[in-house]
Amino acid sequence: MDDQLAVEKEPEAKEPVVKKVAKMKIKKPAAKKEPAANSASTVKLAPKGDQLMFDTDTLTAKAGEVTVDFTNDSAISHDVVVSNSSSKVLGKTPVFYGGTKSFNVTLKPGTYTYYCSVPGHRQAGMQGTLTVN
Ligand SMILES: [Cu+2]
Repeated sequence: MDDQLAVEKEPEAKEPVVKKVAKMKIKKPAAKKEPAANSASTVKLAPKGDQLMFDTDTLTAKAGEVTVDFTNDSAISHDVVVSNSSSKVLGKTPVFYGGTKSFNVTLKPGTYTYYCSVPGHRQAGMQGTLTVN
């Protein structure tokens, strides 16, 4: 017999609350191909030493916003100008030396030209072709 029945009142069982755990979005590696309209690409340029040339005369970029990074660690001031097939200037850096200057241009697929606008430099070969896909 159990005359001292201590009835411990159990707390009312609450309905189980299922917490929704927000799944963290994990960035997938670059393998996923993004639509061109949302893609941003960066092209990098530098002079070829102290020559009146760029380190490359061809660049490619994806259509959309393109960042042009021009690093000029030579002793000669240069700039980078990007123009379209009608020679319309779409973007450029200032003429400078030492460090890196950048600009952004929004480009459709096509062929563009980049060059240095310091007198004589483009004529000496400081130009190239930027292909946008
Ligand atoms: Cu130049």
